[in-house]
Amino acid sequence: MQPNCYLSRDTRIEDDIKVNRPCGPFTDRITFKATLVGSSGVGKTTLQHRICGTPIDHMTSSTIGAVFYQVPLQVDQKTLNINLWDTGGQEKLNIFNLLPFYFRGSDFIFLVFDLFDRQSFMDLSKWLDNANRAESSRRIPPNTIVVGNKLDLERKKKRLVSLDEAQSFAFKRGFQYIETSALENENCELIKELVIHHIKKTIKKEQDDLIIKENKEKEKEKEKEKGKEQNNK
Ligand SMILES: Nc1nc2c(ncn2[C@@H]2O[C@H](COP(=O)(O)OP(=O)(O)O)[C@@H](O)[C@H]2O)c(=O)[nH]1
Ligand SMILES: [Mg+2]
Repeated sequence: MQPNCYLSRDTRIEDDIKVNRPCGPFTDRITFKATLVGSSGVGKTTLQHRICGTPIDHMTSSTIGAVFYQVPLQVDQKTLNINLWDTGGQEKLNIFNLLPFYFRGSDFIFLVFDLFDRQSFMDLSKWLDNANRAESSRRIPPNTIVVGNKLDLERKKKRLVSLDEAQSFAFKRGFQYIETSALENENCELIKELVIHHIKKTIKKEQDDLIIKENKEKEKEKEKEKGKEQNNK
């Protein structure tokens, strides 16, 4: 599978209007945007390939530029597309001018850290600050999932971020938390399941809200009619 889009380090933020920037209600949407962020080396690119089902040995992790792959997801007989963005190694060179580009319009943010690299866990707050700064006025905040990666290494050495600590970071902020091994393809499918679950839940809520709104309007109409009838008496 070829990446759908390629951006150089010189890409200007204005260019992001060229890319589908979905936002707003989920009900009628077929395209969603998801972004993988985290410190260099935590496994974002490997995870992206796992989620997309692209071969790991085709990775271009040293390439500087943003890449998204389109992941088709089956949700209630409908095929939805998730545009899954990876920072393409820019964080390695401290090139952060494109960060707002990734975050803006993201329906999902995957905050990835390495369970065996404490600094990558400490860095999560920094990534989060960047995400909040990029879209502080957003009506629907993105669904954020914290991903502790490289779980397979637990068989060889002691992890440096405990499950409790990572869960507490995530849950305190209303995020979900999962642990994966991108290398051994463990729990990577779960990421897709969480995305599908969130889409379904959001659509259900939008539809429920719509019914409540319609019922309120009907009530108002009824009240108006009643008022008119009483005036005519
Ligand atoms: N042991 C282990 N290594 C991983 C895992 N995920 C990625 N790696 C390795 O970590 C290094 C950095 O991975 P990469 O996906 O390029 O990280 P990125 O800089 O965050 O995109 C590579 O050598 C990967 O093979 C994992 O789950 N377990
Ligand atoms: Mg990478």
